[in-house]
Amino acid sequence: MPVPALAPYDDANIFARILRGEIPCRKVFEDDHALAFHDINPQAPVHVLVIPKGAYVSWADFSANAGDAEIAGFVRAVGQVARELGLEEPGYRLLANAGIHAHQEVPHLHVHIFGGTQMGAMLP
Ligand code: D5M
Repeated sequence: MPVPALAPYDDANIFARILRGEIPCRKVFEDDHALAFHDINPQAPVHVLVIPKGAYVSWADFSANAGDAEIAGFVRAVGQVARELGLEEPGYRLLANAGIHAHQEVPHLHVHIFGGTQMGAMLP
């Protein structure tokens, strides 16, 4: 039984448009399950977004409603992108905002990868 998303998926969101090729992105990785591209407004020397190819609003929506192959493929893609960007050492940060409290701007699941600098302690 599908679990309802936080909000219905809006097919017009900017990442859906990137996936359809309607607007460009600075792509760093693509496979069957995921697309990764540079954030348009970088908050760190390396700031890349990884998105699943399926229509999911949030991590809760994705984890409840995606198939096992999609979930495994997406999680592996996040790790592969971080490795290919050369971030394993000295490290990087992953972030996924969900909903209003987290200031999620784009309602298509995305994981931010931040790296290339010493970051501060992570506090809400
Ligand atoms: O973050 C959404 C992120 O998406 C934010 O860091 C800007 C980025 N963004 C918005 N539009 C684009 C395009 N067209 N290309 C690349 N990056 C983009 P959130 O976690 O939802 O607050």
